[in-house]
Amino acid sequence: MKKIATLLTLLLLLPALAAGCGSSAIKEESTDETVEEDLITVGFSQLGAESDWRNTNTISMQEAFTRDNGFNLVYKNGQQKQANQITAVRMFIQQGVDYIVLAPATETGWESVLTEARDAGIPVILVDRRVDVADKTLFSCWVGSDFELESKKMTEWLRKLTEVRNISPEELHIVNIQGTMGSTAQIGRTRGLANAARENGWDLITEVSGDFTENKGREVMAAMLKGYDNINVVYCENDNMAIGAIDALEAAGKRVGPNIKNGEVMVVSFDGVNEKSLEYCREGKISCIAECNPLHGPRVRALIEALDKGETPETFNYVDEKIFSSLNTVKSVTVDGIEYSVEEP
Ligand code: GZL
Repeated sequence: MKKIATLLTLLLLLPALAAGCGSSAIKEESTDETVEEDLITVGFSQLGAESDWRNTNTISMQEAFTRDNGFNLVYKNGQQKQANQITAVRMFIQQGVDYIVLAPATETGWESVLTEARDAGIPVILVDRRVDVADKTLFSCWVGSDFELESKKMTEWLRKLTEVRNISPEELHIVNIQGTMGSTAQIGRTRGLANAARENGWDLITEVSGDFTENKGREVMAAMLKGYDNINVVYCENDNMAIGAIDALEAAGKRVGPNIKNGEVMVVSFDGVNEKSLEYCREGKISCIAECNPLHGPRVRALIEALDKGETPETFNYVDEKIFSSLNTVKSVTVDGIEYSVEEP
């Protein structure tokens, strides 16, 4: 079933789309003035462009929803603000798109606009983070990661490393530089560390949000170093913050690396998208990265094509993810009975 988007509404979108463009690597889909009736129109509300992961995710979506693949993609960058995303979703409803894809910044506050989409008969597919709604009919399906599993892999890697290197649990003094507060990725990664610290007797000194950005990660790490002189593990909830934190550690004269016993500060991170972070992981400056796969475009496209054929795909669709380290001390980790080999970055 295809709703024909009106030419006037599409033209109204163009200035907003141009203004909303985040990174130069991301191409703004030019919405054609002519609307072919045989295209599926998808309104995509992306939360922003805060990290390399986000930009890679956007590019994956834009590469999936091309005209050659039968789609007309209307992309809107929320610039980290839920209010902008809600405006975009309302614009998509008014425009009469066939499907809405939403990458929500945080979990709460979506009931009313998702109810409007459902009442307009427009299916919503969630990508990456989740929404906390009582009524599960407000979205058709979700594609993303198991963030707590990512954290369990990371903390199990840390536990095994300390075991092999005879580091006692009480010798670990950990700080957590958290992602955007209230986002599913932050909730899962924070919970995983807090549980592991409690179970293993690790000293979790403090946790402060770096909002998934490099600059904020640098700022938060510098402030933590002013407040605490015993930090020896920095758990960063994404690579961009890890890069900023390493800058701050080195600026403060700290040696960054896995050798806690001889005074180095260990940094661990999530994503594995940013080339610099992978280089740091190869050098041992980042001791371990739990992968977070941003390439959701093909999965979301397949879900929309299934829905368009009247099929009922799985509601929750998880992507597969690895764990990376160049220290060949820990070869694999076992989480919830499943073994994950630790791979070279
Ligand atoms: C995770 C995603 C997070 C990434 C960050 O799926 O929501 O947001 O880990 C990104 O890099 O900013």
